[in-house]
This record gives sequence, C-alpha cells and structure tokens, in this order.
Amino acid sequence: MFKGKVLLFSLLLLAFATSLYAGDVHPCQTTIGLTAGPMRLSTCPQGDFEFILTAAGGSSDYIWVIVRDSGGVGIPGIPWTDYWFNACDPLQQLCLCAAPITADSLTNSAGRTTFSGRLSCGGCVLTDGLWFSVQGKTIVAQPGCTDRVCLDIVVVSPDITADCDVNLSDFTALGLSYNKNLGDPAYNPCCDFNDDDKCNLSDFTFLGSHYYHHCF
Ligand SMILES: [Ca+2]
Ligand SMILES: [Ca+2]
Repeated sequence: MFKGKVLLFSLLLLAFATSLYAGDVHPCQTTIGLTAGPMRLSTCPQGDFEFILTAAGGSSDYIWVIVRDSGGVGIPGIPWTDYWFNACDPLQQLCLCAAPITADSLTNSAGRTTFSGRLSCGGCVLTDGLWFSVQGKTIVAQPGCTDRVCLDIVVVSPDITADCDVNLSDFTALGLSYNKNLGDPAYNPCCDFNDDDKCNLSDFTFLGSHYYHHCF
C-alpha cells in the first residue's frame, strides 16, 4: 500500500516536471533566415577566417533562428553549440569540425538567437546553399514540412579538398587554377577566397596564412 503511494507520488512528480519542460525542437515550426543575402563566406577548419557579419558585403549581417516546439512556442535556453549545418547538395559536402557554428547567445524567451561569428569547416559549396539543424532536427519548410530550408550561402575555404586540413593537397588544387579568372576553362571558383572572380596571389597568400590549420 505504502509502495503504491510512493509510486503514485513519483508519477505525479514526473508529470509535473515534464509539464515544465518547454518541449522538443520541432523542425517545421522552427524558422531560420538571413538578415541580408546572399552570403559568401570564407571559412577555415580552425575557425579563424571570415565572420558571418561581413559575408553579405555589409558589416552587420547575421543568420537568425527562432526555435519552437510542436505548439509553435519558442524554446528558451538552447545552448550555443546545439546547431549543425551542411550543403544541401550531397555532392558538395563540407568537412565540419566539432561545434562548427556557435550561436551569439542562448535562445531568448521567444526562442530566438543569431549567428554572426565564424564557421569551423573546410570544403566548397557554390550552389544550392546550406541546411541547418537544431539539436539534431533539420529545419524544414512550410507548407509540407518535408523540404529542407536551404539558406543562400556560398562557402569557400583554403581547405579546398574538404578533409579539414589545409596542406599540400590544397596548395596543389589551387595551383591548377592559379592565374585563372572567371570564364577561363581551368578557373575553379573554390580557390577565390577574396571574392574577386580571380585565383591569384591574393588567394595564394590567404592559403599560406591558413597553412597547416585544422580542427581544434
Ligand atoms: Ca585539405
Ligand atoms: Ca581571388
């Protein structure tokens, strides 16, 4: 009899605790976007290349997200590092370090936060953009809730080979496109780190300044 009461009390306590919890991330109620776009972002696996803040040509641009549960209620307090992303095109997958993107803050009472810092990844995404996930849930678009939201972001990195290391193989890849411009058959836009449609000494210098960089 006593054991039964303890069990009942435990169940009531569990129900109460569960009701206090804001709920799981809902991938279709959650929304994400860019303040300006499109963005073109130079990244390094070491996380020390371009800031999202300047990736759309301005100085105060960012990615925003509003994380909501199945009832459309914002979820506060989502940790800074509970986010993930990659290329929407399966043929352009990036090499991502642990915690490749960090939010500017915990989500606020409305479930909102922003991203204005730097990505820790290598590789090259020229078309179709990036998808994002929160706590393992990939954000999908309404109506239908099946298509991933793909933000209009181009990524280039001195880790051209997308193995999370900037080394001789990347230098070789850049060499194949060296002194080539947009329109030349051998021009590789993945080698253009300063967005001037040329692969030249400037880009070589960028590669040199990130040489031997890798994930922490
Ligand atoms: Ca590489
Ligand atoms: Ca260039």
